[in-house]
Amino acid sequence: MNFCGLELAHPIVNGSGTFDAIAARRAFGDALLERFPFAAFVSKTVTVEPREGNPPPRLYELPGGMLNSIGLPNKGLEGYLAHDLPELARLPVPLIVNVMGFTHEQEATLVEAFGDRDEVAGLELNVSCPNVETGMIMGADPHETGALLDAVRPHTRKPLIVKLTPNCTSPAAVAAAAEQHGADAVSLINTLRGMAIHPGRPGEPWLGGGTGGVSGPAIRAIALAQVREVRRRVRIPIVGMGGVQSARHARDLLDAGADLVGVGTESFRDPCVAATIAAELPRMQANSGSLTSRQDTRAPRIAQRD
Ligand code: RRO
Repeated sequence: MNFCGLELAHPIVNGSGTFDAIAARRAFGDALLERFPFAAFVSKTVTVEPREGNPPPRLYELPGGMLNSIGLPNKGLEGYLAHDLPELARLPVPLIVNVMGFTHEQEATLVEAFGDRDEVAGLELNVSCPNVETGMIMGADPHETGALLDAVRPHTRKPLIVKLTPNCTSPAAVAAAAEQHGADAVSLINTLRGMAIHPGRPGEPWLGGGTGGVSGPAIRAIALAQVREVRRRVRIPIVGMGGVQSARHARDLLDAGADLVGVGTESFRDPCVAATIAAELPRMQANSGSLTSRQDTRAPRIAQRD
């Protein structure tokens, strides 16, 4: 299949920051490359300067998923180019580098740096961050997002994907602005802001970063609704994600209007789940609730599917 000019073997990719391909390669060796679970690999977010990330604890388990406050630990642009890029370039699928800047200048620096590299097939802009010049979250407002695209679009001809935040009034309006200002695709949803209370210190947050992002099955219905709403507003491709655990869930996002599906939190439980989903997806009929090659004798399930 084709996505923004990239030839992909199937429509399943990873959500940025949810699969450490370098660590996985170390653990599984060449077996990882031979049976790589994703059709394209989206890197974790890179910033211009190196970052330590947030103080621990960084994770909290929720009944329907996970809360994270990782805080963008990364080696920075120079470190990434020197250490991570050569390793990620060995993956057998196109590499999409996820970047985040705190000013338009930083965003342009990142897009230009990766836009020049043959190892990089495309870029994903993580817009869930404050613009320190305006104090606004870059992806929470259509004008901010449009201005960001104006600043970065001239710096590369590679596919530019905007990773939308669900923490705003209208992700669909932001998606429309991204499209109008030159984005090639949008991806959604990033995590929803949430918090957990420290069990031993009432009123204080558990996470070192205070609040964090909710992911996993708990947000799947929200992802479906937002993907459908965005599909009604834009013509560019959509990478849909949020709580996908099975081919059924992937099929539902595709039916809601996504072109690709991202798998994130579930990969922590089963690093091969994306491969299973990709293998089962062709047998999954739209809106059937069952695999086509199996006889399903159960009564149709209307309200709830697993
Ligand atoms: O690093 C993080 O804490 C983080 C990021 Br940048 C993001 O975009 N989404 C998320 O859930 N966590």
